[in-house]
Amino acid sequence: LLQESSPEQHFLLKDLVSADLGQSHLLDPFEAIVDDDDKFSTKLKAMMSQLEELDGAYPGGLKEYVHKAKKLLANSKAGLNPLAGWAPSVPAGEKFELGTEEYKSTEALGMETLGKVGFVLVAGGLGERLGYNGTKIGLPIETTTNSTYLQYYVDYIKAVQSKYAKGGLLPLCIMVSNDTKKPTIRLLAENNNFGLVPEQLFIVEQGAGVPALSDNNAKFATDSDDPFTLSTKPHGHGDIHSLLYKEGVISKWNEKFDLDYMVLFQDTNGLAFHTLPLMLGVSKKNGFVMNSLAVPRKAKQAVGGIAKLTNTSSGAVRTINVEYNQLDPLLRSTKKFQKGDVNDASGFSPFPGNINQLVFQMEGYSKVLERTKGIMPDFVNPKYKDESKTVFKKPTRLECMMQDFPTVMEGGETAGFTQIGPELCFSPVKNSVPDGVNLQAKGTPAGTAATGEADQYAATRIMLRSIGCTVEDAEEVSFNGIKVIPGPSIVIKAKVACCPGELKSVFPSPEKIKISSRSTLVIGGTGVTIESLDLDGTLVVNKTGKKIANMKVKNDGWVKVPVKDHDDEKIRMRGFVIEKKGGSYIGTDDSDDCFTDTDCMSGCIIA
Ligand code: GDU
Repeated sequence: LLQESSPEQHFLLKDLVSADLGQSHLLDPFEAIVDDDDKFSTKLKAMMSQLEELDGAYPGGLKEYVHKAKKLLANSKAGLNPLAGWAPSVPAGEKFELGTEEYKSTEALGMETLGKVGFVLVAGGLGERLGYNGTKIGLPIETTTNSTYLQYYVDYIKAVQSKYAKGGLLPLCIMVSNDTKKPTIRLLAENNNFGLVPEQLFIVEQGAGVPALSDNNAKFATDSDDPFTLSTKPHGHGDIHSLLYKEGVISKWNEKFDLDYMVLFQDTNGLAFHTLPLMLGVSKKNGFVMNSLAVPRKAKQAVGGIAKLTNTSSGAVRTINVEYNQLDPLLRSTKKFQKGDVNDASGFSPFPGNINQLVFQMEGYSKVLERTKGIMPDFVNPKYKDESKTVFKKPTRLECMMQDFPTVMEGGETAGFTQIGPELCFSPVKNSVPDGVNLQAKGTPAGTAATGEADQYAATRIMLRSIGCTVEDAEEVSFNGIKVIPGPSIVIKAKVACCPGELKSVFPSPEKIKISSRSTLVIGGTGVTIESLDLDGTLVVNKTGKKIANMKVKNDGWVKVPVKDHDDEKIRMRGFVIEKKGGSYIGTDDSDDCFTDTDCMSGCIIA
């Protein structure tokens, strides 16, 4: 066997098949092809180079991976609390309500540094729960304008850059994995990087991932249809920190851009940025190196709980996310929270829900990164077949999480959180329709395509009401069993207004704005002002600088029609299509005014 390999591969394989690492089963399938020299040689070379790649991708190599995995799997089987020695308590942090003076002043403080933010999108996840095979950032964020998630994020970055960065560029780094690299690069190429220039776009790759593990002895699993190929999985979003370090992204950013903060955000949260200035204001006021966006958390909801942990021997204190699968055992191990992960009298868990939107102060973050190389602790979360905890439902793997950054922070480097209602900042698209139906039945947010889209519109309605506009709500409807308030559908592009604090300049007399429950309003033209409007139907305003006053619009509007089966998976997963029955359109960025009724449909382009 070993004649086929380089000396490095030779030693790696020798190590792996040893009794200590226990991977000799990987060679079993070769017995069946021992007489076929060509096949034997090709398959062996392929496996060797895969092992070598995996060895290089994991800090400390595969030996370290197996040792850690065996230990963590044994702890998990024994039901040991991974946070033993740390006592949880409810953390202090800043909690806000939209429209209050405190909100406005903190947001205004944050807006002062909005032009000095770098953006990091973690988009290496498989989307297993959603059951979608393409890249999630290529899904529509809403189907009124059909913008994709990536387009939306980039539009926001470009808007903030042109309004606040004083001619400077704001960088975007996207973390991809083996699974998402190709489609992400294709999406960017097909859309000319959505207008970003190459100097501001950075792609880092999680690489080969880590071997999937089929049992408590950390036995590497192979692909079900190919026993010569190891089955691998992404190592978790925590890889972002070591990649930002290893690929030199942070040092380049410090050198080439004028940045005070950096925001890490996930692939499908359509409300990701409404509260960014608010978070920046909180970080600034408190001198936080790390600031997590949080929402009131329903017990057992699949979002981690932010807790204050005090080390019972050293007295060290950390404000940190405790992941949803670890929170219940941690709480049960204490006297005070012995009922585990349950709601308190407020109807919510006492621990704020981490939604993994993280703001880091650049200087503090860079220091921690230099010291630690950004390596996060690993954890394992096997799903067992039964109580004996000896057989897994499917192979598991070691993972790490980006929100574990406080584990490598030291005294004086503080972490905190900013809490606001989820209606303004959190509605991810993670779940398939059947799972979403079950979650809604339990009173938990569905996290499906239909709710993600509905929540987009809802957030904008809430922001408009907060400044004094009159906006009705539609009646609840159900698409494939997922209950949503479908409208009115309001989309205000980031270049028009990128946070609640900017809305007043678009609607200077909000008391003169009325939008009916069946309406659709799209504002895509920079510098549009709407002085007074009575809308009952659809209005699209894409004309740059357009000033609207005394406008009354009534037409048949755009209607969401339920669909059961559809060829397009993106439509199937949301369960409706938008039928454009009638609408009024005011120009595009490069055409003249056009304001007529439904006849205008074919002549007007919606940007
Ligand atoms: N991701 C990667 N690489 C990976 C795994 C995930 O880039 O190896 C990315 C995903 O693409 C996504 C983000 O990381 O953008 C989060 O992944 P998941 O959506 O699978 O995360 P979970 O739902 O398991 O949980 C995370 C946090 C929770 C909570 C929750 C809220 O760990 O505490 O904040 O998101 O959405």
